[in-house]
Amino acid sequence: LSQKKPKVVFVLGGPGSGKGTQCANIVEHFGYTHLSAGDLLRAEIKSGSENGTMIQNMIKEGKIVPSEVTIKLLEKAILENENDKFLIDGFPRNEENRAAFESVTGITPEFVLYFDCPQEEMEKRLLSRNQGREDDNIDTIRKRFKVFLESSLPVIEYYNSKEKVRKIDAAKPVEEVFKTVKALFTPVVD
Ligand code: UP5
Ligand code: MG
Repeated sequence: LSQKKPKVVFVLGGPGSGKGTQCANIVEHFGYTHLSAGDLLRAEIKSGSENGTMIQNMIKEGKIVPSEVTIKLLEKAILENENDKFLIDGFPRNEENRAAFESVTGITPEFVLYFDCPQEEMEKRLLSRNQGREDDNIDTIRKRFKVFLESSLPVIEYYNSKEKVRKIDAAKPVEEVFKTVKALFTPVVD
């Protein structure tokens, strides 16, 4: 992976802040490949892998799957893809994830998109999503919020101290959020 030297943007924000929705837009306009860590883990459950049951239990509890499992899936997805620029959505979720990814892959992100959204709004979105996700029930949603505040916000603070965070008001309608996102990906020419 160190030979490939891909460009990586981390896309972070609370559960339901709109990471997946905006990544789809970025892919369409800017040619990135979207890697959702959550989607990769859910695919791993479906594939019947030996880790499947463990992953399923952790997701149901809103807990963070061990770094080595998630990092292996991300590495594989990057290596299998021809593209050299990736949006990594929903990872790293804690300091350990962050440090392990950097040391295993040698990759540091170009920048970090942070979708900032009030909890009431995220809760409303998750409860009306209706895509059959096992973690979209009020009990698990509360656990996910707690883990985000305790474990994931410190990662955003870390990158903020490195001036890598681009914070976006994610409470606005999808199109308005994307206007802000677009500006961050459009190179400045003058
Ligand atoms: N929606 C989106 N944008 C909107 C807007 N601006 N206005 C109004 N509605 C908007 O959006 C959520 C819903 O809101 C959708 O219905 C959408 O139409 C609407 P979405 O784009 O799906 O939000 P997203 O931020 O992607 O929400 P998601 O639920 O996917 O975030 P999570 O971070 O909770 O989920 P993820 O899949 O990343 O992780 C799930 C679990 O996997 C974790 O809890 C954890 O247990 C595990 N996990 C790990 O252990 N390690 C990892 O590295 C990653 C995941
Ligand atoms: Mg998502």
